[in-house]
Amino acid sequence: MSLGSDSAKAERMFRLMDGFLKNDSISLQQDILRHVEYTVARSRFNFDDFEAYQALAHSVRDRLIERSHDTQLYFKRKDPKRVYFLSFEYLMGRSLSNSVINLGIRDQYADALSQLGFEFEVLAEQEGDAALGNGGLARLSACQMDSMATLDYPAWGYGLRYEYGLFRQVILDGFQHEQPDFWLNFGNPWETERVHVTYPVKFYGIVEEENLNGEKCNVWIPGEVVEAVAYDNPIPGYGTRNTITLRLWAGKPSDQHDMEAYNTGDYINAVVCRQKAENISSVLYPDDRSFQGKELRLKQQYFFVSASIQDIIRRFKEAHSNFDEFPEKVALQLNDTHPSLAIAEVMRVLVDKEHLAWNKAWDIACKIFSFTIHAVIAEGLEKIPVDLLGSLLPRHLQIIYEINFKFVEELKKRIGLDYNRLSRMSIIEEGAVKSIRMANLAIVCSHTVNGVSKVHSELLKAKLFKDFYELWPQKFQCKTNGVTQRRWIVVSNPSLCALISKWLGTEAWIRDVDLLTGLRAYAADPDLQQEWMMVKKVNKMRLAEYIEAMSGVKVSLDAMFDVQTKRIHEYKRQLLNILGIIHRYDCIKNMEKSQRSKVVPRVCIIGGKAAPGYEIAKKIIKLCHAVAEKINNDTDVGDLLKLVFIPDYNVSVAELVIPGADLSQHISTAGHEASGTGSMKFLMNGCLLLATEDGSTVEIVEEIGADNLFLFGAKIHEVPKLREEESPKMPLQCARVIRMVRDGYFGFKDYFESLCDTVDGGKDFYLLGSDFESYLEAQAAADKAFADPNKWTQMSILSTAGSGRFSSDRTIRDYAEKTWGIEPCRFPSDG
Ligand code: T68
Repeated sequence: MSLGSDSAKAERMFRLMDGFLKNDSISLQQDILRHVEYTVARSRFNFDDFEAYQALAHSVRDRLIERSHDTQLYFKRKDPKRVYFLSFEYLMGRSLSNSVINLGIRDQYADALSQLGFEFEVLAEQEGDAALGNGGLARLSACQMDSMATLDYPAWGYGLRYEYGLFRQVILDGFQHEQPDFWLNFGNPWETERVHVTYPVKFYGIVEEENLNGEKCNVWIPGEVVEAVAYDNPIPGYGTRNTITLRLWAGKPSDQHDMEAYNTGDYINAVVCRQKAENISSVLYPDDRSFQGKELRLKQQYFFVSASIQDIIRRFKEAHSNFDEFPEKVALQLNDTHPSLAIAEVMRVLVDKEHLAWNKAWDIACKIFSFTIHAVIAEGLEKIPVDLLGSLLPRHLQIIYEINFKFVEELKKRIGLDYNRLSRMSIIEEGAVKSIRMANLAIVCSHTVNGVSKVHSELLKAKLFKDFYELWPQKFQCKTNGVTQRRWIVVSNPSLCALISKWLGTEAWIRDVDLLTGLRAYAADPDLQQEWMMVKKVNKMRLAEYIEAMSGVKVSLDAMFDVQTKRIHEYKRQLLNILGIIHRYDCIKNMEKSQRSKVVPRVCIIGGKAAPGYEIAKKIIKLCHAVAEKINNDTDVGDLLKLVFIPDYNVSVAELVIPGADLSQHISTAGHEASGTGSMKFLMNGCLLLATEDGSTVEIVEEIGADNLFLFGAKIHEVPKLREEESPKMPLQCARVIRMVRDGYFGFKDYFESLCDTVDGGKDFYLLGSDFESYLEAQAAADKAFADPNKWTQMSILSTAGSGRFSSDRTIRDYAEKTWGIEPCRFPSDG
């Protein structure tokens, strides 16, 4: 119902609910208690911290809903071009602190809660993480949603509401075990189920040719129907009333389907089928790199794409009847290849349902899609076996063949009969398993293909998509990733946030992050340095308490906290880090006692999950624990060296770890990390980087200068040559530490054999041996710098000061202006 449609009714509505929710302390207390009593259904005289958190979350959600309604009504009125961000994964983490900070009512809530006898921080700890994603790609989507809301862009996020998010990592005897993350166990106070926003999604069946008004057309007669139901999650902007929506789809049984079953009298089967429908969105695939060609994964992809496209077209049709206007009103962003079935789906809807001519439909599709790729190597690109696609989505397979046919015909005209090139560029890969190359499909249809850092974008042009770049150079662009300073400074590091605002004399940097460069002027100021050190100390204290609680290891606050937290991968080289730690340990052991006072004490912190089927990554985790066991119990070494593994690394753990880090490692073999975004979060928090010249690090160097971080290792262009060398370089120190592992110095001799083979087994694909000496040199340089606290602090301030370029605000503005063609649409704050 629209309020303007019936003025008497509208007036009555206003009288009944006069004005908006109020944010003074008494109103907030009343709201919280009301939710304790009526939503959580506990007595207001007797409720615990978790129940208080739930009531608090509901009261915040009320405010979010209010703003979200305003925003949507305003968008509807203005009808701007909207961007629809299609991502298969989002790592949102916790919502409470972020929401109240973005709403600008954090202090009011803290005050209201203290009046009720609760502490805001304690309640915030009650919230579990929403972990509907694997790693960098998924957290990037979350950061970008925050920026889209803050910058007032008319945007929607679409994704899947997995019932089981990324597995929980449990460490037993140093081995990783996976446990399901049933994050909805205690309910999710942030989402709203939209029972009326549902769409049928169809699978299987056959395609028949029919005659429609004298024209032949293809009709898909599906064999299974599942209903997609929308769950809306509000995303509030900071410093604006705009609150956009992340709409996640869940599977539910379709009435259509049940009817058939009941008609045949198969009641039991009907109930079992209901269960099957819910399975579609039940679990997130825990692999952050490889494709597996599994039917459920493909079903998930189509389910997500089909529901989203139906929703987008419904919204468009509410205000428009002519599809010529579609590209003026709609931009569709494909976050990696995972949602690229959307291309075939849009074509199917336009041609089969809206009865547009193929060429017209294709013209429209080519104007609305843009594509961002997060992979570096060809093996990481998604391929779907033709047989699988043909059985699950027969009409889509036909459409993809048609797209490919027309594309290859066009290509022949442009490049002639160069069959090698034609076959490389074809959307269909012929081979043992005939497959659809999803990246090729996405490139052919998208008007823009973005890389996620400068070097990544260049690699795409020179290697991965060279043929396409030569054909369509204008399509290829770069949008260097960024992270949101709201989450990564304001929420996670409140003391640093206050300090920055004090010295800049403004909080404006929270929306206008370039202002951080203003800190450069004070980097050498002893007063700022003193305060800066204090902030770091307090954050280290918090982290030290967490480490002790998690691992029982007591660490010294005087030591350098050296952190490497990210997914465990051979190319990210956690193994290089561990071998370096063994080397450090070995040096301390072999040192004259009198020399030990010169050693800069270190606490080495490693954290991250290994994909469940990734054996070598799991061995790296075990090695880390085995080495830690030895070092941490060696009284000879004491506080000079500690090694701790932080289990179950996720967004909320990151919020604790990153502000407490002195040094962080981003040490992928050059040419393997598309961008890397962890480094940006550490940088914002004044943590110094020890890094290879890979991904976005190259741009970080441009921004803060090579003097303010510790670079090492082979450069991207050197890597192929080093790999070709007959006998890979293996410096003595590296050979020695590997020998220690092989000889069982840390136990589990046989188990670690295959892990050691990856380095000294004749291949050393990730060049640990080759980079080892230069890695040790960079580590020595870090030690030296840390021994001079003022120098170190100055570098730290300059790191934060230079981090503005790595805000997702910059990335999103770039996308909006150069790729999506959308403009801000800000709800007027005076109503
Ligand atoms: C990461 N990719 C890149 N992929 O590795 C990282 N893949 O360099 C970059 O900074 C980040 O994306 C953001 O651009 C991923 O995280 C996945 O998680 C993934 C998940 C499923 C399938 C394939």
